[in-house]
Amino acid sequence: MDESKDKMKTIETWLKNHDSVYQAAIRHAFIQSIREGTVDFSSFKRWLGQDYIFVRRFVPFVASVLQKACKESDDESDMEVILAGMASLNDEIDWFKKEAAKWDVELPAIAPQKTNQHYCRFLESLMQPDIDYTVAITAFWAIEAVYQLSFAHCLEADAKTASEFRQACERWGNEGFGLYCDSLRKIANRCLSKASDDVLVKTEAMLLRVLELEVEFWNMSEGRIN
Ligand code: HMH
Repeated sequence: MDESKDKMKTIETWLKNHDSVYQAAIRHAFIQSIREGTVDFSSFKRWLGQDYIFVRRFVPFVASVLQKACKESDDESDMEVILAGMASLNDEIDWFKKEAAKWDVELPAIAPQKTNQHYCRFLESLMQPDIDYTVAITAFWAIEAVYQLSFAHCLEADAKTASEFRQACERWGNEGFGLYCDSLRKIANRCLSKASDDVLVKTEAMLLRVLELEVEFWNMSEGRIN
């Protein structure tokens, strides 16, 4: 394989090298319990309320990625992929409100837990103007991909996911969302193939932090940490 092709696979190489935290994020006990049909309702409701807050704070982060794409990207189709992501977040917010009503979760009354606050603060740090587009778009891909891979796992043929959780799983586990995540990964790999060593180091560190924060978010949802 020539070097240019090899460099288009930076993300795949990193995931292989950090497989244990990657697996911890995409095959977490919370997700396994949805897949096994043993998840408890209080955990699901906690996840629902906290993720609604997370998603609302994720929107300005995605807006900052969009802005960076418009200024820094050498491929104008990046903007369309990110814009489609924003449209899907618009639907997500709507879905959270309807889902919360079904579970008697009162969204306006919920305060972000400590773990969620940490994650949201990290998102804010990635919105700063000195953060490279490569770092930001790779973070965007990683955050979306963890949910896509986690929830798609709950929809596999041998999954025992209960009917009341299927809608949530389909939201992130559907094929279209998978293709959208693939598009984000390709953009990130393209940026990484042209990045300086300094940006590569920063992006890899950010990716590890996202994976850790995703694991902590699942831990919080299960009620193991605040
Ligand atoms: C914590 N990570 C978390 N929440 C989400 N909704 C996503 C990723 C994907 O959008």
